Amino acid sequence: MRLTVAQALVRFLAAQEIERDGVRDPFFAGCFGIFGHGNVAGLGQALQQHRDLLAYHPARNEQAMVHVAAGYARQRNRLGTFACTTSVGPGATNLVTGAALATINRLPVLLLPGDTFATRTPHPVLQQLEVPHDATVSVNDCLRPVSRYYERVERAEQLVPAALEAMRVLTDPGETGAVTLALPEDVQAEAFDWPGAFLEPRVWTVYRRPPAPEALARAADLVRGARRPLIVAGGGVIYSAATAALRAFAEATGVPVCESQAGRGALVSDHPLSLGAVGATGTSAANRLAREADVVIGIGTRWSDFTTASKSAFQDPGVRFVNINVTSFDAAKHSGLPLVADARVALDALREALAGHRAPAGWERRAAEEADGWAAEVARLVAAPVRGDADAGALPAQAAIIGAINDAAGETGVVVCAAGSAPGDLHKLWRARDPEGKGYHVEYGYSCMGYEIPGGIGVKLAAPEREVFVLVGDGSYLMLPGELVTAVAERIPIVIVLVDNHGYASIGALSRSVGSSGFGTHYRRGTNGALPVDDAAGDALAQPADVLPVDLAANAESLGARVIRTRTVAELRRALHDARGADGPVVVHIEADRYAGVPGSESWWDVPVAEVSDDDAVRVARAAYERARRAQRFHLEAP
Ligand SMILES: Cc1ncc(C[n+]2csc(CCOP(=O)(O)OP(=O)(O)O)c2C)c(N)n1
Ligand SMILES: [Mg+2]
Repeated sequence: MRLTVAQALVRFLAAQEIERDGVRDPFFAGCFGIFGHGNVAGLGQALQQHRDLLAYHPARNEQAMVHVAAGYARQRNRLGTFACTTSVGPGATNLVTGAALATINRLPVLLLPGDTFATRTPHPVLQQLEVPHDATVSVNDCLRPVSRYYERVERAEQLVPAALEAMRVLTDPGETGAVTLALPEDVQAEAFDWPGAFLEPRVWTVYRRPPAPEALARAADLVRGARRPLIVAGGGVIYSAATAALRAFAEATGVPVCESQAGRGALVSDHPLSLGAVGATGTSAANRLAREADVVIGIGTRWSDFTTASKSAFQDPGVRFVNINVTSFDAAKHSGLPLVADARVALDALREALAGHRAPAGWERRAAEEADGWAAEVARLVAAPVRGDADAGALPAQAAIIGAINDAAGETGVVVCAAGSAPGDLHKLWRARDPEGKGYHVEYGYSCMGYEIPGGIGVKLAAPEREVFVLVGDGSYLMLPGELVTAVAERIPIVIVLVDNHGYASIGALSRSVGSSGFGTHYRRGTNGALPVDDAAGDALAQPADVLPVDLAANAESLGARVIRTRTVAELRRALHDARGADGPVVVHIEADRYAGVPGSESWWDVPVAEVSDDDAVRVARAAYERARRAQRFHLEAP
């Protein structure tokens, strides 16, 4: 059939399906895009011609549309995504941050940036990077390191192998991430006689890989010999739909479970074996047991520094790791015993291999006591509307805001967040209630300011039956508020809680912890955001003159969102209730106390402090840093 490259690509994308456990769905829910000269006549024309095959959604920022695709993919357990089309030049390079986020979080997104002419005839074209010594370079090469597969389609027939490779990578749970097919603007519009089979429906089946029998037997031996076994559940548990298998494993063996950011909610919070978050933003319950664990079963985790408290979380000198993961890259970490396998199959197989075995009763009891203690601590923290030492009229504390959202979300709502102080607070405080682990969506692989609103749109598109609560700080809001307009245009009813504390509270606290008194983290006039040192204790916000005359609620309103302004946690609770049933985005604005942080729980994060300084505060912080670093481990011992 004679079609242009762009027309063939659109038809190909619309014909791809994905299947797992006998359930089959279209892989692409549609295509987001922004047109320019690099795609308007190619993909633009093709999407218009085939709009009945693949839905097109205009976005407002290219980075944001990748976030929408990533949010969608995560909520769908990687069994679906969107394609994203851009022009050449700035439209294409705006994809880079979104691509990095998707690749780091192992989420499938298909990027289709336009590219300069394959013929080179009119070069240099508008927005073209000229590299005098290499005519094959274009700005799209920025996308290579952040893509799991990259191809520039310079001839029509090259699309056939490129499109198939793209699908292989997107649908492989161990390989997936951003896939980039750069499409020169002339090639997009060229016609070719396509083999019929290229355009016919094609099903990509995600098979569940079993662990190697020898590795399974060794893992079972190791767990049987453990006196203090612990599970660290990562995102892979949820993506594999293995939460029921995890629960069955924990109940059969008595092994307690703690969770990374991506794995948060893998086991519901009220389960007696659920210790919640582990690591730098972990609970005291999880961190205490992690410190003593002798066998740690990591399931679907990348072992990021937040999860391992920068390799200080596991202090037992003989600690050994078993890593269940779909990729050998992660399974090999911490010198672990690698079970390269699907999480659900591996958990079921390991449970059977351990039949009749149970962790020592004292350890299980300890876990239950710690879990209870932490639940009480959460209840205490979320119940205090203002900071402990603040007066009753003070601004609300973020913990209480999280408690209100948690209650509004119930069992089926989803909280979406990415950067600032909220991810750490959510990791600790959120009570996970959805048995499939789909109620907690904190993007913490890239922790990208600006992900929140577009990510929330993606979640809502993937799960229209769930209520979606986006928690976004003022700083993150300002990075990418524009996709509110997309939510308005597409009538996407998400609730956005905009927590305004007039600056970067999280980095302010981090700055103070390294001796730098919050330098550059306030939005203030005249001081370049630097705080006078004597303000660092915390009352700077008491002077309204210091706050910039910026009204983010009015900003959201001007973009077409419904806005509810709240002052207290009680008003916030009412607003979350009133926001229900809207036919577009609702922004609930609340000012918060930037100094009312959730206390740390016996953990650490490696952020290097200046080794020499004139400043006493820095020298004190450096001494503390050197002490803390002594707890870091290499984890070199193989099981
Ligand atoms: C794109 C991007 N730039 C910078 C950072 C580093 N960073 C992490 S949190 C943060 C401040 C976030 O401010 P806000 O959204 O207001 O949240 P708050 O810290 O006040 O809770 C910054 C600058 C980041 N994560 N992402
Ligand atoms: Mg802020």
